[in-house]
Amino acid sequence: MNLLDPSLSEVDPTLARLIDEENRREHETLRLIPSENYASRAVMEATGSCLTNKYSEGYARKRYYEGQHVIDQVEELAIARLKTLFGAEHVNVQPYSGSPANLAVYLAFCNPGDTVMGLALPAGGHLTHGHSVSITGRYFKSVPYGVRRSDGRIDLDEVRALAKEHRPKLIFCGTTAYPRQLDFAAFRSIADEVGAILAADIAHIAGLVCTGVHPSPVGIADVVTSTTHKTFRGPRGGMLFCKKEHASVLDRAVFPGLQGGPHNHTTAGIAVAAQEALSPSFRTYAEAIVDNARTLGEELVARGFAVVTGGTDNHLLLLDLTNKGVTGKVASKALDRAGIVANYNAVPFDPRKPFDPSGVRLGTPAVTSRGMGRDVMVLLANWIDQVVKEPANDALLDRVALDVKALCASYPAPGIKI
Ligand code: DSN
Repeated sequence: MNLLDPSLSEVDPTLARLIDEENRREHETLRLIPSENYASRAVMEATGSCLTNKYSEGYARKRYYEGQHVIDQVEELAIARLKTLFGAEHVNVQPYSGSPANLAVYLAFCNPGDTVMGLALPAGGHLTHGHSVSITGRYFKSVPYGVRRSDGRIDLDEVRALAKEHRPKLIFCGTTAYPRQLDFAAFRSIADEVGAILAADIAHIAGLVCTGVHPSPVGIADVVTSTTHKTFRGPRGGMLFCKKEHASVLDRAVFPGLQGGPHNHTTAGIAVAAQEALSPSFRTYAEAIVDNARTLGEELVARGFAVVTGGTDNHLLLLDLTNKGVTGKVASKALDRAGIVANYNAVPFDPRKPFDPSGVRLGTPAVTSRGMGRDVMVLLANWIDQVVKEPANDALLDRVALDVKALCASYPAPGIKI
């Protein structure tokens, strides 16, 4: 058989079956992991195109390979749309994902051993903001800042005091498990006081930022990093925005500093996602994400859940389950069996270990992409409450899973064929 022509199910029925199974899972469950979403059919078509075949090290019109007539246009299209959407002076769409985008910032502005600051991972930051087990915590002197014990919010007084004491070269502001808006202007003034570069990582909130649903750091931070697949709803990838003055040092950090050829099929998917995000309906979508998260938070608070910071301004909620007498891991595994997919997560000042923490993180980008609204958030809060009360009740978990499946049948998952 010529392996290049037959379909996936003919060449590799095992893998084809696994993809079918994942399609079904994504259709029949309520996906509440805040960093996940449903890419559109159009984004997936672009990502699954012949652009995966092409090498194009370099940047548009300055490549190290021939045959770039189409690729240059694809990359320039993605960049032009993102400039319009985010109001950025310079855009780079080549980072393979958010972590490489962040590493490019370190490579561009720091030397090994320099002092850097970022939100501590257990307080809601990201591994690449200087966590000890990440290369960013091993090759740099990391000074993490945290949140206030009293209200779970970022303590800007602490950030300022630490910055003045340690004089970091680079300050990251950005989060993965923080439900409140970020005050980019306050970070800017702290960075200016100590002469630090300010990097804003908006991976989680890019779709909220480009629609004005969350304030933007573009034009405030020296550099903005992001993934492309969370609230932005593109393919899995990364992007960087910066002021013109930093363009060449950042471009050189991405290529040839960290990477070889860009993933052109991903660049194409990013261009499509940017086109989708430019439509007025994407703003409606972004507003609905936040409205759903707020509603879910209020409904959970009404059922006695301890929601970190008391609620949310964005797409996610962090529940501290200590008062429910159940760990985050037990709860998230029971929820998964019941068709509600979340992730266990440390809460600020968590006395438990990261692999078995006290919290669960919930987010609304994916369910909102299915068109679910406040009424579904009320149902969800009820199911979460029931499951957390009786995580070992198999009959209950099976019953909820059936109810979830029935509900999902009325809200087809975008981009997915089953
Ligand atoms: N940013 C992580 C998440 O929030 O799930 C993945 O790196």
